[in-house]
Amino acid sequence: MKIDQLKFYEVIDSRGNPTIACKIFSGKFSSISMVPSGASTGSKEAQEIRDNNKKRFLGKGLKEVIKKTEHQIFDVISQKNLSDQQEIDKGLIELDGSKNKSNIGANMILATSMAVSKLASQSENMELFQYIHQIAKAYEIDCDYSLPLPMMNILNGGAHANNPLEFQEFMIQPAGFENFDESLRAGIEIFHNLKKELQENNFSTSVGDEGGFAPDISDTKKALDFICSAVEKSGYKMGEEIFIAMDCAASEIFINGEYLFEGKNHDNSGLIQIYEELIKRYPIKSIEDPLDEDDWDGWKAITKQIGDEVSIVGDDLFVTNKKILEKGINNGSANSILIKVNQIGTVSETLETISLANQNNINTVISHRSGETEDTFISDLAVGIGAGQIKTGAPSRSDRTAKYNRLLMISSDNNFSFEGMNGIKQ
Ligand code: 2PG
Ligand code: MG
Repeated sequence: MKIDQLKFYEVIDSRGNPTIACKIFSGKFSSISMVPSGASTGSKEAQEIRDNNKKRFLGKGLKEVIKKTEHQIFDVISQKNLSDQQEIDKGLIELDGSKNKSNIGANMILATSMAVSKLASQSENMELFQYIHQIAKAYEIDCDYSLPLPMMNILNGGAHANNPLEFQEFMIQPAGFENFDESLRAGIEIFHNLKKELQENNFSTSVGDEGGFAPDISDTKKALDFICSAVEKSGYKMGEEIFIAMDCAASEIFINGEYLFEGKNHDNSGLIQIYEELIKRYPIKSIEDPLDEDDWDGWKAITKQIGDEVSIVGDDLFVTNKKILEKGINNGSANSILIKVNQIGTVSETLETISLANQNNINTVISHRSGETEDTFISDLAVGIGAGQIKTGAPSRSDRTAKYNRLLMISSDNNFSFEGMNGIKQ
């Protein structure tokens, strides 16, 4: 089947910034996709492009980008077979011709690539997660479907909140439950009890970009203590049923060669020592971006020191890029990778990176961006490739709950396994 028609739209993301929606048609079928956008981005990510016309949306508009590239993209994809995702993505990469998709724009390319997967799944009368599961086989990703362990960012700091907390995300992993629904329910109850705890202590309960609370707290331990008491109040056992995950987004606190944390400068070993103290005191099972994206020695050291107990997750470090992941594998940096489709820009390249991670026992965490839309592609991706974990914010704001709701429906319609913490190799 061929793609008959394509249209791009300038729409709005969860932060009120313009983003791209792509609608494509083939015969009686049509599909829509929308792309997310990050705030704490890795420097080697594929580049989204914008109009840079300060008269509209403070330069973030996309009308001119659409006008310039819509025809070029249609010319490429209309010549290909709809079911050949790899060929279509290859055509888009060639059309762009740059190393980081900065000519056509990773936002334009990804919108097209995801819309193609969605349309192809419809034309083959499959659910999107089934279609992804099928095309993943070409990348030697041969797995069972599974429901991922949610990593719920219930307390926000860093670049996602207007508070002094240095670390960006304080997440809970409700792992000790039989199925996805119960795990999510526990996380939601903890979210509500955290709200009460904060209210009782006269802290604001307004939320940050990913739906978690953003109280005016500057002390990391105090933030973690609030989470612990919310877990206790909810009647769950910390360290048995509920674990903690953090995204430190440390590139954001790496200033002039040192890490600025809670008013003091630290070198990488000083910061690693802080992490070691935190994991002794709290049941932290996952630390994302504990060090700067170029601090390869630090990454190697932390993985050696605590990688047996804790998932060390590369986000800004790997930017979902196969070549950089390869370097990390050779260097012994990290034991887990965050997968964000817009960091690399096509569905095919995302699957290539996941495949390399699987072959090397690197855990995959499928992730949203801090700027999101109602698109739920990542929920299907997580189920289709049997990723152990998904990170998609707090159970608040529709851009986040859309992903959880899609997973709840997949869970209800199918008898897929949920392995909780067992899905994660250490
Ligand atoms: C991250 C993400 C998503 P952003 O750092 O992991 O939580 O944030 O999209 O701002 O990069
Ligand atoms: Mg991150």
